[in-house]
Amino acid sequence: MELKKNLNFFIHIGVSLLIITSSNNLLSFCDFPTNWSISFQNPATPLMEGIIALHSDIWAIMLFVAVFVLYILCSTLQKFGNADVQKSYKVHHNSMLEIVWTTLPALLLCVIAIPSFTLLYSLDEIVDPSVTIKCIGRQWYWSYEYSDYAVDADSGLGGGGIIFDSYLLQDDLLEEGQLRLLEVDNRLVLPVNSHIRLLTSSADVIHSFAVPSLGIKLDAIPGRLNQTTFLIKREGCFYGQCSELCGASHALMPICVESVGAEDYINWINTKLDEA
Ligand SMILES: [Cu+2]
Repeated sequence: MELKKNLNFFIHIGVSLLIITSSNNLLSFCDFPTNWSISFQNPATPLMEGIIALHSDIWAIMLFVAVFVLYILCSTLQKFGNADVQKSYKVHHNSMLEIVWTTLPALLLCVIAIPSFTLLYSLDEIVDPSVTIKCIGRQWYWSYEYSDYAVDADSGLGGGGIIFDSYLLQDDLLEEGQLRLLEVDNRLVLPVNSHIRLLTSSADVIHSFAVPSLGIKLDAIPGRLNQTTFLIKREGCFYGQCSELCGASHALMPICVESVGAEDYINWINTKLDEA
């Protein structure tokens, strides 16, 4: 009876913890960090959905293990912790028990490893991209290049296309509803539901291009070109920040990705090309 009561208690705690963590996922409806949030931002790419699903699965397994170990610990203390238990047990070995406590953790690790590796290798999957963006980290702002739309085809590598810098919007320039320390003067505009290839590099020190709701964190390393692809599933603004300590104003080089419909995207490209 006591045993059942203990078990019920721990199951209750486990389920409560699960509800707390999952409800937090539902509550956060924003694509920027919010005060006291301990959960993920809303996913906007299949990749981020996969990351959140894997996180939840591992959490469930972790809770199961923690509850089981805690139960064994408490029941052992309760059974053998009494001062009036004088009898000592001469237990040598138990083959069955040893097989179980070796194979069970191994199986559990396999259960975690399979979805984990699937997700890891899907990150490297390069789908024929519709748009290629080159993103260069600088102290302390980002430069974006859309080389697909070269104005002058003869200009060769690095010439032509749409190139602009994206700086933090200073406090006195902020308009109502804009986010302090996250809003930029030139957003990175991308089409929704399209495969996008992102290339990162740096002009000075190591930076990192990170946007949580897109599930992207790609280092920008001087002299190297890193690559990833993603697909944004919905329209909106997704805020991120440089995530590699890069100097005095590291905190002042935010990222704002705006995903728009195909027509708006073409209009935006045309406007930018006219400006160039
Ligand atoms: Cu930085």
